[in-house]
Amino acid sequence: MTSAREAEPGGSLSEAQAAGLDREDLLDIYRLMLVTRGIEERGQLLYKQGKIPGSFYTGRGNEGSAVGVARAMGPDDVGTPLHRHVGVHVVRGVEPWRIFAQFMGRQDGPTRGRDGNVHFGDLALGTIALSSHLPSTMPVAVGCALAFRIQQQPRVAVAWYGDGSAQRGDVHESMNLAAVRQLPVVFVCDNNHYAYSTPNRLEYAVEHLADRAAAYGFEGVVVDGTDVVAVHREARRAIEKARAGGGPTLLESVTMRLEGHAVHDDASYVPHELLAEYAKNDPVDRFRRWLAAEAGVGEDEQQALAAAVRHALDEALHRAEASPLPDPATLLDGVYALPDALDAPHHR
Ligand SMILES: Cc1ncc(C[n+]2csc(CCOP(=O)(O)OP(=O)(O)O)c2C)c(N)n1
Repeated sequence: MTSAREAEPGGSLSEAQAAGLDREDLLDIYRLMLVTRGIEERGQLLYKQGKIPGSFYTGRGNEGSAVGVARAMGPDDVGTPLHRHVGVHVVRGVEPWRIFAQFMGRQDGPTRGRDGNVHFGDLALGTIALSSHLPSTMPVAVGCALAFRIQQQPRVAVAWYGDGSAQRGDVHESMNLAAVRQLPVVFVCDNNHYAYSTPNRLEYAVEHLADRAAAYGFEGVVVDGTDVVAVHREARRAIEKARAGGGPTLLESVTMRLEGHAVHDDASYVPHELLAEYAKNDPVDRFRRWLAAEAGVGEDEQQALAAAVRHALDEALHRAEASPLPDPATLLDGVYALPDALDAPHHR
């Protein structure tokens, strides 16, 4: 028995247009997904070349979900992307070369060579960096939403989390406060079937994680996260509903982690049949097929777009490799924020 609404697939071009996406938007979304995948594929190579300190995480399989939701946000909205959400940073405007610099711990990465290589955000672009303790940024997102309410700003916070993180107490506290105060926040659960090696069946006993929303008193929606058009439509609905004073939504986006938890993990515990089933619906390939069938985006146009992305990422990588490691003398810089550093649009 489920109480969540099960979202319809993305549908035809006219349905996508009705949901606010014209052909140009659709091509831009495809480009953003290619950039996301291309950045992470190059990240894997950098790791193998020994250029990335620590481990390395990718969001392969999650590109449609990350890009679809982020593309539905407004310019002044904020979000708390996690380790599967390079796509969110790409959409918010972190330049790829800065993401490569971040991966390599270089000075020009958003954290200037501090903290984990995928632990980053850029306040000026409305993203708040994750900390290791998942999902510690969910209460932060709810706090932002509370601030927007108090200051009467028409802004929305997007709080990302995973199926494993969903079992933590901070999720419950965040959702309850958001519900009681009808805050402008959208909770996005990227359910990729596994939390490291723990499968869904050992994480929760409801049919969908989105079913839990009813218990807090707001709407739960479950969407196929490999279908970027459907994800975007549902995210946009939830975000605009929150902006209009309609309160929170829990959007569960169902995907599959197509690689190990991180580069050190071969994911041998994942059944091959499950991976094979989702590999058929790889979000990038699926959208490419949709664009061809529904929007008449032919092979030539797709190839040209892919070539432009490859070229831009190769350039970005060169630029990042030229970025120095941070000067050890600056180690304590930024440990405490000074008032000037907070003088960004999202802190005024
Ligand atoms: C509180 C906490 N416990 C354990 C970890 C170690 N850890 C990092 S990622 C991860 C899996 C999280 O699963 P999920 O929320 O489903 O996100 P996914 O990695 O699958 O995208 C774990 C257990 C952590 N970071 N924080």
